[in-house]
Amino acid sequence: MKLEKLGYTDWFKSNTDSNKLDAFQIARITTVFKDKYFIHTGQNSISAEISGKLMFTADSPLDYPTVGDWVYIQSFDNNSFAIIDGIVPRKTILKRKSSGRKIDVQLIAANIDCAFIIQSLNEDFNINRLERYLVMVQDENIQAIVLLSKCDLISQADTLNQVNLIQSRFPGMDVIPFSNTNFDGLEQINLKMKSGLTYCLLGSSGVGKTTFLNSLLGVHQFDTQSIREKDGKGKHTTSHRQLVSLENGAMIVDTPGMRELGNLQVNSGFKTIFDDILELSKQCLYSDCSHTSEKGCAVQKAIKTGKLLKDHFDNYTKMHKETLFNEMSYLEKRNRDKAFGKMIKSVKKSRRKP
Ligand SMILES: Nc1nc2c(ncn2[C@@H]2O[C@H](COP(=O)(O)OP(=O)(O)OP(=O)(O)O)[C@@H](O)[C@H]2O)c(=O)[nH]1
Ligand SMILES: [Mg+2]
Ligand SMILES: [Zn+2]
Repeated sequence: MKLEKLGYTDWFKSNTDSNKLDAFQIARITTVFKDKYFIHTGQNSISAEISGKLMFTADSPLDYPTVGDWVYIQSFDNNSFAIIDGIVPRKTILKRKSSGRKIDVQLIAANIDCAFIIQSLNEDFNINRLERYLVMVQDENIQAIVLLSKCDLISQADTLNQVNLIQSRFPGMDVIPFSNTNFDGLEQINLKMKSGLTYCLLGSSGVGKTTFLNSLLGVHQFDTQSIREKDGKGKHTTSHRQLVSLENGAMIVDTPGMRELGNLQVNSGFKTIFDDILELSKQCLYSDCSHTSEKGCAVQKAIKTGKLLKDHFDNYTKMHKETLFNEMSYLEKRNRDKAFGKMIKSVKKSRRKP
């Protein structure tokens, strides 16, 4: 297999530092376990670790390789082990706020061309959560396709209602209901997938991401678990992210279901998804209108006349507040980390003095 088959396109070629190619080879990260990596060179799958240099110069999770990254490597011991020395610039990077109270970035996957956002029709369906995923995905200009799983469990009429609901909130969105049980919709999804592109499965635990991957592979290669078993253990079945090559020439990353989806910094994704609200706010009487009870608020007026969905606006307000808070805390943390790094360096320096 060649690197091209793993998705190494002209874009990555032109972003690769050719000076490094005398000493290093290019490979793609396929799996990350804590500090251990698996990479594919186009010929072999090798376990790998990052170099000391990479570790010491990294000062944010963004500086570490993640699944889907193209990296510079040196292989040893007859291609049985490799050291990762650097990351080729990323075309896209899916990230979120790390879960819990910690304010830091967590990387989900790199160099994704298209994200399958999966919700199950029977119990997980939540349009505000879907909107959150869309902000995250569109922030990186990644194409989004919404997959509604378990359509075998609800009636065709109900399925159609959900599809219409999504399409009326997100006009033009690709929405495909499917089932891993009777394989409805799978052919339609297969037709959407393009050889050489990298896909990513996103969605809550239990919606059937891994089962879908197994359906695409045609074999039960990866573990899945019923929702009741998942609850019992209180944990997700898929525990790490993994890049898999499919027969149709596409690659796909399965991810563990996410309990919360906080955004740290959102720009274009937020602007795209909430474009209607941002446009309306320009017509508010006051430029700093909070769209709550001000006179001449165009947003509130649009809600009253039914032009704007209240649910959509509420989600906007919530995400806007959250993002501002996360962004501020993150910047504070970065500044503290930097100041701490400087302090350590100056202590080291002063120690070196005779
Ligand atoms: N009826 C029905 N059940 C499904 C379908 N797809 C998946 N399931 C079941 O849903 C349960 C959860 O599926 P998984 O594939 O493990 O879910 P997941 O999204 O990978 O979950 P995590 O790995 O925890 O994030 C399993 O019991 C599957 O058999 C479907 O289309 N229809
Ligand atoms: Mg899974
Ligand atoms: Zn307003």
